[in-house]
Amino acid sequence: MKNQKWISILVIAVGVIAAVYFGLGSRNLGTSSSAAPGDIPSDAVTASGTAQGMEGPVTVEVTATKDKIYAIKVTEQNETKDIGTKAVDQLPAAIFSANSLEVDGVSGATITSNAIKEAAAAALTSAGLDPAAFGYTKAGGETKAASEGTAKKEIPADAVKGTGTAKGNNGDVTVEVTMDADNIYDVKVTKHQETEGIGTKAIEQVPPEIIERNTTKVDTVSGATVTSNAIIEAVKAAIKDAGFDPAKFDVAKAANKEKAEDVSYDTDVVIVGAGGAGMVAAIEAADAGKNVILVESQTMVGGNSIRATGGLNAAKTKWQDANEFNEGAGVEAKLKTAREQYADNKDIQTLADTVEKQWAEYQAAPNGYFDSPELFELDTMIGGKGKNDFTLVKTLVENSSAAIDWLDSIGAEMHNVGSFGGASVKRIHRPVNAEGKTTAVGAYMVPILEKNVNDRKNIQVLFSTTADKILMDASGKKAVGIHATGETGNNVTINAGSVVITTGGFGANLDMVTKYRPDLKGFMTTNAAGAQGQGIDMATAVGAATVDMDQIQIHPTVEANTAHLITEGLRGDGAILVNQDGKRFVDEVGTRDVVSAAEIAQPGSYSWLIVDQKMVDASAVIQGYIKSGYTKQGDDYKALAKELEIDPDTLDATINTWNGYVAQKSDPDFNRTSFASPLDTAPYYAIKVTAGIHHTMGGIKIDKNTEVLKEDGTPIGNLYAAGEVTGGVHGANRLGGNAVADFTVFGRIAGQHAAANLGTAQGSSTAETTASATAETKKAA
Ligand code: MEZ
Repeated sequence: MKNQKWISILVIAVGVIAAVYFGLGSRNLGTSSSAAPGDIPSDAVTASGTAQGMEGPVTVEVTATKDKIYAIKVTEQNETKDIGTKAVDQLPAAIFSANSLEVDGVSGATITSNAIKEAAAAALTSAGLDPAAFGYTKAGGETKAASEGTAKKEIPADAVKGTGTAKGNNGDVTVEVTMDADNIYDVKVTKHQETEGIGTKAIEQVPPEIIERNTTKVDTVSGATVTSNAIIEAVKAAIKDAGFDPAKFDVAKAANKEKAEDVSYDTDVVIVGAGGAGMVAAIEAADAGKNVILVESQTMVGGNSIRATGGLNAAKTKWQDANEFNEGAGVEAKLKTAREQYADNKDIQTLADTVEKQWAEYQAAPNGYFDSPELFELDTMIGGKGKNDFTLVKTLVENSSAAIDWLDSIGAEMHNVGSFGGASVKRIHRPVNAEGKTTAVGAYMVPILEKNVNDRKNIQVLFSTTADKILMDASGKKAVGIHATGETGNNVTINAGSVVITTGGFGANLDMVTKYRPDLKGFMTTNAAGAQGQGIDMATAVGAATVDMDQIQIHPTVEANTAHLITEGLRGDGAILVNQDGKRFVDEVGTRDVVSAAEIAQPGSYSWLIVDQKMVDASAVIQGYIKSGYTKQGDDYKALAKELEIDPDTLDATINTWNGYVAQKSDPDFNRTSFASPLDTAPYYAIKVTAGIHHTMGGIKIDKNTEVLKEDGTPIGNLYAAGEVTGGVHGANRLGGNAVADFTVFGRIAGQHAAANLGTAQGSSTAETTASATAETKKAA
């Protein structure tokens, strides 16, 4: 007994010491870069400095003389894993080898990068050395980090501070305001959990705007509206906290921006829209040696792609083989559907013949995970109700596995494979974080694509520049550039040998949506504000044909209060949907059109998506939903039912029945064929979801080379399009995971063909001229 007690004490003591020493096992102290001890001169001084990072103080220790850094390491930090910690890992080494603090920050981790530089500068100062000798200038010119506010006005001694908090996307946003009765001098966001690359754009841009214009009536950053509004509301609360009247500062004041001069550029390839397709196309065209200008109407890259949550569908990848195959019922159900419902569709029947043969061969000699390009094509065609352009489907599928490898090559790994609606087998490839939890694909991919764009010296991005016209040559047959309007209303002309349209769909343009689908009036949208369909108008104005414009997808799991997309991946991983009567009503992993229609038919046209703690533990995405306040929670099924105001016995029976179906791998109620695991680990969570506009399947007509086609089926010279702005590939209903596949596969093809166009006789004379005159692109106006 006595011994046991001592052993326990020892174990606890070792645990405590280890926890303190290793920072509870999760602290990442990044790289430590140092000269060999013998090379460090005796007059080198070692000192530490601290600066505010994203999640708290970042401390850096530097050993240096007046002109050389001999060692640098981060000794203390609590930055976000895989975001801020990238800067912790990479920046000390970069500073050490450049012997300078004037190094590029790590893309997607700007705040942490700035904090490391600032902490290193503070360390140098405290060592009695001059940080300026190492190229140090504070981020934003005068304050700590642009994202923490930029105190542009001189702050009088009697200015007072106030703090305020408001709800952002992922939790509270807290600000500190420095002001007096007439002026706001500084706004710092002191605490937040907003998404890097989305919410952080608002944190960078909104505070300086409030200070400069001395008003809380400022524009929100499009794509980051919730965070922008949270900052504005928090500033109002802080003004009140400081003892002043927020109404006095809530008045419209004209932005004092002078109209910039008209500007004209010459380049090889101009790409309109810096979402997923645009960035992928830019990277490919740049890697083919061309000069690229990427034009973006918003103040940030990412478009709708940054909101994508699920993943990327790809068939026959080595990552699928890491999974046990349990989806035979799904394959057979799909073959049955093909035979029974699409007997008159020749493409579908040919695919079904091939898949039937492949499936029989696999069953005779199972090897790896069962999937094939033809089964992916069959799923996509049946998902699209046979309305898809089969050539485009084949192009998507045949290039999908290579897309995964290409993404790997640029730093975007998607190796976790899961089940999604309409897919017979596990095919959606997803990123995971350092803890092995699946994360949102868009928030993961977009910063990596952005970094790749920024790393390529032959790509220039023009933000806040709205393209409105494709310029044609005198014959009217070939595109020779674009016209756009700059932020201040100035004309921006870009002459180019190839023009690529990647502006995304029109899911945020509710007038355009209801023009084609009056029945969708009043629906919420999951789309980013930039999804206005501009590219479609520009292309049709020069003769492009469109296809399937009335095919607009609604997604059944959109958070009922905020329109935030709740990924279909939750259902693939085991979640169920119940109505307000506590009953299931559909195969949750059916195609979106079917699940949405069934949900709309339920009382109140909404449902509750139910997950358990086991699912939460495996998914950073669900953890984000909890942090955002989307979930209700109960320690058992009945307790959850009470929270949802559902009859407890009914919900208890529904979930117990469902768990039984999972055990027997058969769902006699709705014929679901994908089961994952039972909902058996407390606590249980529910999110209220409803149907919202998600994807516009119709758009510009293209061929397999992404050339934009006219009504007569011939291409418009030099003009390409990729991603959601195009139509045809998804038919009447897109499968989850096919949008990211679409923008990656067709974005790559567009970039490659736009580049190759410049080297062929087919290229216009403009192409030849610009090709030789390109490098001289000017800096943005
Ligand atoms: O492709 C999509 O739209 C998708 C994967 C959405 C989701 O539910 O996550």
